[in-house]
Amino acid sequence: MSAAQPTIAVPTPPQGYACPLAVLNWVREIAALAQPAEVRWLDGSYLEYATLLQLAQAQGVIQPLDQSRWPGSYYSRSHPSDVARIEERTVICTPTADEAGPTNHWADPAEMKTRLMGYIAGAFAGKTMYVVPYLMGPPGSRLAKVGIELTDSIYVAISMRVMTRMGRVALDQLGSSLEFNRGLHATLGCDLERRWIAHFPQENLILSTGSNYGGNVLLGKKCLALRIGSWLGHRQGWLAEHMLILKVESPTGEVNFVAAAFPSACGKTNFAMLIPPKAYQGWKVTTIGDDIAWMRIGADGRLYAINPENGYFGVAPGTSHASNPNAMATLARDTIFTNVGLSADGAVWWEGLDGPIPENLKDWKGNPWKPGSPEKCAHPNSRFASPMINNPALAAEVNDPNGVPISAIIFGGRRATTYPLVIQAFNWTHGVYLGATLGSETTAAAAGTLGQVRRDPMAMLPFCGYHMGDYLNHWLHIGRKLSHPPRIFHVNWFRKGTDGKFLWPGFGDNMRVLEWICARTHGHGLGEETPLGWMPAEGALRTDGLAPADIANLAKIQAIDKAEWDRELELQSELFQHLGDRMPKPLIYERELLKARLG
Ligand code: OXD
Ligand code: MN
Repeated sequence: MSAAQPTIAVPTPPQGYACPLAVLNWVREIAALAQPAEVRWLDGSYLEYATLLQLAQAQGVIQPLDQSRWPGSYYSRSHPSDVARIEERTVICTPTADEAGPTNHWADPAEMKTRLMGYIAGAFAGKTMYVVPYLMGPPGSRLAKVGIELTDSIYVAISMRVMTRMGRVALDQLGSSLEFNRGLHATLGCDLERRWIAHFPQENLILSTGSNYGGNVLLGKKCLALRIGSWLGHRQGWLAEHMLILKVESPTGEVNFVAAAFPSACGKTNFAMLIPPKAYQGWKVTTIGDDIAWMRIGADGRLYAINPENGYFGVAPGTSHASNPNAMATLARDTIFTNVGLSADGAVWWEGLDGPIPENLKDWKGNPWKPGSPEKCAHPNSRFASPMINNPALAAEVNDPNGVPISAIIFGGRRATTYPLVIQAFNWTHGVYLGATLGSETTAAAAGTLGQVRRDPMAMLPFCGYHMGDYLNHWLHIGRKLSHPPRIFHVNWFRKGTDGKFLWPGFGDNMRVLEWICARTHGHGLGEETPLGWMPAEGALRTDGLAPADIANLAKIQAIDKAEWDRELELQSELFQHLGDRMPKPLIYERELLKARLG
């Protein structure tokens, strides 16, 4: 890269920071290239955060909400073209296209680096370059990873403080180690033409240009924790997964930690913060994480998980006191809202929020909005970024450096047909097959044909940083090393009846399925063997307090329709063909076994 000198003196980190020379050199190198007016190291302190919020306000990047109702919370609007992850511009830059595999967009690493570094040359002129050291995972954890993100965006700087353990804690963890992720983000006026999210796994490097949307620019989240993380996990023998982690405690004191993968927009945050229904007196569900799990094999042969994040970056529309009271309590303060509706008196609003609709609303684009307007007030992908410490149902183990022992892994998709409410895999390989063939129907909000099934192995399609076939093989390999593997399940909250209505009430009532899952991991909980796997035996799912219509639907929701399964097996073969000879043989065999069991 450039041997140029920065036009300004690059400060060393604030006093007291220990910082390997490699970090300092990376900062100097990029300062020399991007030529900012100022370089500012962030220490992660509250005082610093308060100063940054003031500065962001003065720059018009955020505006305060009514502090009497939304204490510590701010509003921001993104560029209207920059509202979501951009999969076609998200590239894996491995030396060969084969390493990235057929499910990723690949770009030549040298060409991509030259192109993006070209964009970044001089791009920070007149601006501040923030140096954001951040830690993914609890301090002191063997699984935690350090990243250094350099950015010209104050929005990124403040959001990283919410979403990660940011500042000094990261450099303390790094010590003299040279294993850190280098991340560079340049806003470039949110220029669509120059928008790229480029991952260089072999160099532990991420370059993000032309966007300011969270999933593209908060580099610790999807970029490091999943795409680079999955690649590191493959090399180092652990798993980086798109999974929530929750803790279930029964009235008798039985504890289970459960990890669950669902494709985006299938209610992961709601499930992670589930409140059991009234009939479940004495049961408690608490949250470890709502989006990402890093899991390693413990010395006792169990799988241990941490949540690498420190905050929630949740989808606002649909979040309400009815659907997710814990999320509402979490976002009630200290939150940065992006692209929701805003009222003249400083309140936020989105579709699905309960309570009166505020007067004098502006929509996410800043246009006046009234109920009944044809446009949505909040963008369907509008977000809240809230510190996880605000969650009233935060599990006590969330900062445990050892992680929590996972006893069940759940895969789930949005399927109007075919899949029953819950299946337990016969064994690990069968469970990996259930995860590998995970599919979800596209929703009205997404482009494409409504109801079309998108195959999304382990809910990792947009997030696996290497060849999907090798990734599935890695799962099989991990299973072989676990003497006490978690049990694996598949759930479907979204099956519909012939009238097009959901057959299952979902939300808090998902506790009934969770109870059965936990019981199965402890060897009780009656199951019935079916061609698909184990399903709850008659009476094994608790129904007290469930509406009579929902009870009546149970047989329909657990039904196995042969014609639907014939079609499903056909659809699955598309994925198998796509992965070609890298599709692990044991999974091909599982499909044959399923075919045979279905007759
Ligand atoms: C997310 C996603 O933002 O999965 O978590 O898209
Ligand atoms: Mn996600």
